[in-house]
Amino acid sequence: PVVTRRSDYAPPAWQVPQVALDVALDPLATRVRARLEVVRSGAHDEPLRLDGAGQVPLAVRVDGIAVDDWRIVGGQLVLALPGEAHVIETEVEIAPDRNTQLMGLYASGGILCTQCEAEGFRRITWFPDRPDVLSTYRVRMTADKARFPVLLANGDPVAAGDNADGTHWAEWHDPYPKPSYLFALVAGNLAVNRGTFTTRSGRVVDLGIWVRAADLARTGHALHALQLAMAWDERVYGREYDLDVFNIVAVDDFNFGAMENKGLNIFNSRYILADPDTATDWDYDAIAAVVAHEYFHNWSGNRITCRDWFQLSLKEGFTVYRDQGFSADQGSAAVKRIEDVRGLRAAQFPEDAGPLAHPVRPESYIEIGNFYTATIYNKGAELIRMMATILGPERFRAATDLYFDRFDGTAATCEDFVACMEEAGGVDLTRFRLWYSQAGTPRVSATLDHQPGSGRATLHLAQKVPDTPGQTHKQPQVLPLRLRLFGAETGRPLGDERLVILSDTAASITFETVTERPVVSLNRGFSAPVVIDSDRSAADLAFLARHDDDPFARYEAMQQLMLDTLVAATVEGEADHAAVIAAVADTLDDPTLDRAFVAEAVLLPAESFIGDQLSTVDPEAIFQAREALRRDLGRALDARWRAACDPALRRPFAYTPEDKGIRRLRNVALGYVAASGAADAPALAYAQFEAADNMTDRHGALTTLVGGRSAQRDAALDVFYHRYAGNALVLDKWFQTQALSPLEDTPALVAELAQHPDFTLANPNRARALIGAFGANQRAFHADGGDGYRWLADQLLALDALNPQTAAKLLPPLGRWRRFDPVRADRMRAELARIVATPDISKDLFEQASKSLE
Ligand code: B3K
Ligand code: ZN
Repeated sequence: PVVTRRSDYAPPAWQVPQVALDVALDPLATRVRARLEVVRSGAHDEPLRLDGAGQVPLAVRVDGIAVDDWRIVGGQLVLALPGEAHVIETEVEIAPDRNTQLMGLYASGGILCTQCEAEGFRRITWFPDRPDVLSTYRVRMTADKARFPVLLANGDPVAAGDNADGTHWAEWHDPYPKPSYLFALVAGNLAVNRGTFTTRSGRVVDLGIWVRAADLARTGHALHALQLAMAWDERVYGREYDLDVFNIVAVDDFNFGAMENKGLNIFNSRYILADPDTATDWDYDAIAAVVAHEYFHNWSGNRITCRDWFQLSLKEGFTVYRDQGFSADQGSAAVKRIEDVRGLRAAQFPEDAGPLAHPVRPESYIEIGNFYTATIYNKGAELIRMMATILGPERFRAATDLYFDRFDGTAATCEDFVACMEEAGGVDLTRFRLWYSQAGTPRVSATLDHQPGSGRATLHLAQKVPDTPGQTHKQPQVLPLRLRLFGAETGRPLGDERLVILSDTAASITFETVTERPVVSLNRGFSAPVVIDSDRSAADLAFLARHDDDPFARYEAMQQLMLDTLVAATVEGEADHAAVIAAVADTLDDPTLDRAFVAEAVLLPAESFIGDQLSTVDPEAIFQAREALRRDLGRALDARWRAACDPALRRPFAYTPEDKGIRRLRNVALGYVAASGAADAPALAYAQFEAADNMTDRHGALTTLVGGRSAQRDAALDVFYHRYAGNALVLDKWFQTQALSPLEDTPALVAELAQHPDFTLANPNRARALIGAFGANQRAFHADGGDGYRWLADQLLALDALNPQTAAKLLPPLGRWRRFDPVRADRMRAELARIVATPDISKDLFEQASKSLE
């Protein structure tokens, strides 16, 4: 397979300032006529090279004259051109109905739609399909009016009309030059929820959320989130919307969450549709976050795009940082930070520690689709956050203003962004740039030295960046660490919070006015995305869990206490649970804490995160250790859990931060009641399942029931299935909840569910709900015998034949073999080897599997 390298970047030989597309839409035979105005860029005699995939050119014209002296070389149409500027016309025929990859133009539930990022436009027409070729697009669509009454494309509508043969047409024009990956069109029988937004300079923008008529009632939350996001970006980043219309279309078959096409976002319907009966609070929050994320791309991604795909984090890391800020401002910033760090540890840390580790700005790829990773997105967002911390809010805003101003209308690089941070921030980020080039999660060790009576304490810090595939002997990175000391006797802070920038291998920091034994609160707010090894005792952690004034650090102290206990229990077979129980009781009893925070703080670390702390993962021992602690917590604090899930606390559904917190704690509490082994737990859960007026409580009860054995479990699964039979998004939850069950028979149940009439590999949400959830279920996936590995590999191979991108995304659980005992490791490798040896697999799956074997 061909490897693309960052060091090989060369600017495009030809630019395409104008594109006109004429698309005659038909599910089985769509005609695409493209007219490109091409201009030679610089002095050279290179031919024009156009990318194409899966279509043959039916006609090629240069300046109006048909030519046949073109060649196809390495998938590109190569055409020698004599002059400086020409008009190139091509014609192709494509079949959206047969497009199972969901890249390019495809059909989803009778709607024709496009997905072009990263390299889908070449499946629609011949074009220099790279992000540094910016063009203005004029698009004319023709389609059967009865089947496709709505025709949408990027930019503003220009004209529309009917033809005599039952077809109709529409023309759209996007005045903003854009790369081909931001092109979009949609044709379908769609209903719209319309709204408006008036920008701060008085432009009235028409907003539309387009869905199937039956889904219209579930679009209000997304529309409202869009309006909030538009106002937020004006207020916080000074960014205003720039077209007269902004449309969002929801489709059921989509390879990822959503896509930021200029003026025409296309969404996976799971990130648009919500009502209390079908969407959980998690869904509501995710919808608002993704709507905001795609909207924010209008500036961080569209107005300023990426020069090449190695710069992907330029738009993705920054835009994730922006959407995190938006979500933090909608409710509890502390809870949002906890959720984001939990996600980083669940997805990015393992990636950074495994065979697919790569820098935030990668050096090479086989298939760019494999690089839409937690590292590019979430670690990339942490890099922006660290720069914001180093600069402080005012200078960070000045730096983003400079960036937006200087690079508007261009295709930029990560380096351009950092240079703006330096210039407007007045700081030197030379060494900070290592974060972009070195993979791996830095480890920091911290020891606090205090001589009683001296009034002084010294914190010794040391860092190490671990080796990752292809990278050894790394340099120390720049780590902004927020820290503060607290007095162990009084519980009071000893001095202010300090921002320490650790940029060497080791450093010592001295604190004065230390009048009593100090306890250090480290990496507050998770100011650097690192692993901390500290010598803090269980008593110190319990102390911080009670007294720290940084909510994240408070949560973190509790997590560390739980983690230390669980690691000890896993290794030694048992551990003293008293300290954890006392800390959880204190947290539950603290009336000053909001319930959402309490719910997060009392949750035990995930099984996979416990595994990440061990040299060899023992899935069964981890599960048993965690269950034992859950049982003891459940028993010891029974009255408190029952109070938190008391039916008397229920009130009519409202999507407010306070009510969300109450529901979150209720469902965590219900889980603990069940974990205690109380005989009435299934009845309690079933009662909640039946009485719930919202999906959060219904699904929370279902999850608890599915985690145990009872008559109520089977009844609830049955009722749930029939109640939501027509709703694909809720059926996904039905599959997913079972695939995540901790019970022993989950592997067999999952294999059975793959045969269920409602299971299909053709829909990515459904495939992820079963296969993705199973891969994330540590106990079930790694159950003795290796059946889970074989089943996953079989599913991946079957899915790869339809949809390589989605198949490749589900492979990483198999790649973690180095973390397991030799028996498991050999079995996992055997499955990877079987995948690599299968003829005709996609380069997507090949890259993931072959790199995982190395
Ligand atoms: N930019 C798209 C992701 C495209 C993924 C292509 N494999 C959505 C987003 O990050 O906003
Ligand atoms: Zn994005």
